Amino acid sequence: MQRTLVLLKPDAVQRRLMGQLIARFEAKGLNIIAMKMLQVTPELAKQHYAEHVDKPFYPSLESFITSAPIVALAIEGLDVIKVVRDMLGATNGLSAAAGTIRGDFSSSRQMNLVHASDGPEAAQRELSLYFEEAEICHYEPVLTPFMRASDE
Ligand code: FUP
Repeated sequence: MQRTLVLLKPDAVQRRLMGQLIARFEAKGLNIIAMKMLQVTPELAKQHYAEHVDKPFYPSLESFITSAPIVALAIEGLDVIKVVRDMLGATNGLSAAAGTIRGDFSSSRQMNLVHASDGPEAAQRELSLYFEEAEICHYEPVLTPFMRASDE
């Protein structure tokens, strides 16, 4: 079982897409184990986007990610890091496949609605930026026996 960090970015909150986006993760059978709304500070933005801080587009990215509240989710599931990245689609909404979140809702490279960790190390690092371990809820969804076989 893996965990990943998902952010519904300021455009998702302002465009009132939170419910639709969370519904996609629920419908897929993934398990939301923590969720909170917060305003990203410039300090948190620099930690979150550490690999991009020195890039020319970073000031604009920081301005965007701090411009309105976001929703952070910790999501658990089998192979969840890849499953969620596939659900998001390519970074640029203009080239993201139809049927993905970005492909269906975004026409922008920056305002692409959602973030998700891109690997196990990133997931661990990013989850710890947004959640204390005590904020993670441990529970077994009662529908699990109807979502996958016991040997999957
Ligand atoms: P992703 O892993 O798909 O979220 O994308 P990246 O890590 O490559 O980029 C992080 C964020 O920077 C993306 F949400 C889009 C944004 N970005 C820009 O705003 N301008 C650029 O030129 C490149 C990326």
